[in-house]
Amino acid sequence: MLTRIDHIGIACFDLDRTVEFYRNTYGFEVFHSEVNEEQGVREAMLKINDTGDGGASYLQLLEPTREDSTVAKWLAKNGEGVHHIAFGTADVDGDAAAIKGKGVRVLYDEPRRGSMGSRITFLHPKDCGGVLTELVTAAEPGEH
Ligand code: CMX
Ligand code: CO
Repeated sequence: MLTRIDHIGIACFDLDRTVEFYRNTYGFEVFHSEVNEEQGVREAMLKINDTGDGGASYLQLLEPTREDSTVAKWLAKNGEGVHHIAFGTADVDGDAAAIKGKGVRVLYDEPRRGSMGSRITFLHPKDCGGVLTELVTAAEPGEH
């Protein structure tokens, strides 16, 4: 069951400058940052609020680390902006399988590693009304 908005993914050319914008404009601070080589991104997670399911909602600011990454390709075509939304679940495997059964393309056979040791997969934007949609199961505390 999808129980929260886990994050909104925002693509940018300059992560440090974008972090500064969110700090100066809204007072949001970086909760966590990392490089995910597999996804080709340097990212900052800004925690907005805790959620009733024991998780939290974040903004995920994304800067590409290489020319051939999905985010670099998207930025070249669209410029900066909202890249994807992510729903949180305790069971990404089960929810992805159920959604696949409804005819929506799931991009990975097995969930891959996301922010903070989470397990993630994506639904094809062309099957979701133009919205690239991610499903996330957060790591258990102490797991990452
Ligand atoms: N939102 C909405 N539509 C998108 C999109 C996005 N983020 N990215 C691509 N599309 C659309 C394109 O506009 C294009 O539509 P048209 O054919 O109408 O022009 C179509 O999808 C194909 O786009 P493309 O540029 O040819 O891109 P690809 O097919 O090579 O890749 C996708 C698209 C979704 C398969 C790829 O972006 C992907 O694998 N995404 C999942 C991984 C990811 O995004 N990682 C970065 C974030 C990591 C994280 O959140 O942790
Ligand atoms: Co994401």
